[in-house]
Amino acid sequence: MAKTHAYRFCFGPWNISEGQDPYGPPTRPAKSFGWKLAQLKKHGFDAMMFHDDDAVPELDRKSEPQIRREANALKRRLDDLGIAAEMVAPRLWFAPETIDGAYTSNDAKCRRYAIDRSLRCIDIANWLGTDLIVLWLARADSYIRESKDAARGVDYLVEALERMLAHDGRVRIAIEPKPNEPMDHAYLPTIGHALAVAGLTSDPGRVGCLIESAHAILAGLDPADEIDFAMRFGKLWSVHLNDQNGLKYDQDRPFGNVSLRSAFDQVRALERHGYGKQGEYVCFDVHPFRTTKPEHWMDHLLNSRRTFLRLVEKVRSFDEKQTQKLIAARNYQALDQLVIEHLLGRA
Ligand code: GLO
Ligand code: MG
Repeated sequence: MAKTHAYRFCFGPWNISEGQDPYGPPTRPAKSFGWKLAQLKKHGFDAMMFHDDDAVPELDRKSEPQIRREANALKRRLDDLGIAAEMVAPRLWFAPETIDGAYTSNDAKCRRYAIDRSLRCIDIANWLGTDLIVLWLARADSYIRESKDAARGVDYLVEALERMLAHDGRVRIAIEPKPNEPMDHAYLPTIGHALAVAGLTSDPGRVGCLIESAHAILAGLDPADEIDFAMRFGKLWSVHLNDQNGLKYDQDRPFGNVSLRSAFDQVRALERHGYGKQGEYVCFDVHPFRTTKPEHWMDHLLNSRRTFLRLVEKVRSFDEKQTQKLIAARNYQALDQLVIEHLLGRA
C-alpha cells in the first residue's frame, strides 16, 4: 500500500453555490468567478474543474477567435495564481438543442450541435492546458421509453466519442455516470456501462471514467467497489467525492457526511491502487447546505478535504496484518469490529 504520496485537490465554481432548490430561491448572494478562484487559491486547493461555459461564458454566442482569446486570458490568470485546470466538461443540459438528450437526441440537428459544442470544449481544454474532458450525460435517456431505442443511443454515443477522439489525438474523455436526475433512467448509469461503451470506440485507451460517490450510491452500488473496478482497468481519471443519504434526489453532501465507513473504504480503495500517482486530482463535487451563511461558504469544501486527509491517516494506520489474519481465518465478524474500533479511535 502506498504510504507516502500526497494528494492534490480540486473543485468547480458550481461548488460554491447559492442555495436555491426546486422549491425556493437562493439563500446566499451570487459571487463572481474571480471571487471563487481567489477562495480556491486562498484555501490551498491545487486545481479548478470547469464547464466549458464556466471558462468562456455564453460561448454559443461567440466566434472561435473570441473563445480562444477568452480561454487564453483565463489560462494566464490561472498560471499567475499557480492553479491548474483539471478538466473541462461540455454543459450539454442547458441549451434548447440538448432538451431531448444532446448526443442521443432524436433530432439530427441537435445531435450535431452537441458534437460541435464538445469539439469547442476540447479546444478550450487545450487552451487551458488540460487533456481531460468530462462527460456527464445529463439528459442522455428518453422521457418516454417508446420514443427511443437504447441500442441506437449507444451508437449515437459512440459516434460522438469517435468525433471527439478524432478531433484531438491526445484528448482523454472521462465519462461520469449517474443513474438518474434530471432523468428517470440514464443510458449510462454505472462505471460498467461507461467502460463498455468506451470499448466500442476505436481508441478505448483514451476513454475512461470519473466516479462520483453519490452517483454510485444512487445506482445502489458501493462507491469503493466502483473505484476498485475502474482502477483494475486503469480507467479512473478523476473522482467527485461527496456523500448521499440513500435513494433520493442528488444531495452532493460533504464527503463522509453520511457514512464515514464508506468514505474510509473509498479512500482505502484509492490508496491501494495508487490513485493520484499519474497526476489525478481528488475533486469534491459538494454543495453547501441551503442553511449555510455566506461567512461559512467554503466550509463544505474545507471539511470534505479535512475528512479525506484524516481518513488517509486512518487508512495508513489500519492494521493490515491483522486484517490478513482475520481474512485467512474467515473471521469477518472480528474484521468488521476491527474497522469500527479503528474509526472510533481510542475510548
Ligand atoms: C451532477 C454532476 C455534475 C457534474 C459536472 C461536471 O450530478 O455531478 O455536477 O459533475 O457538471 O460535468
Ligand atoms: Mg459530479
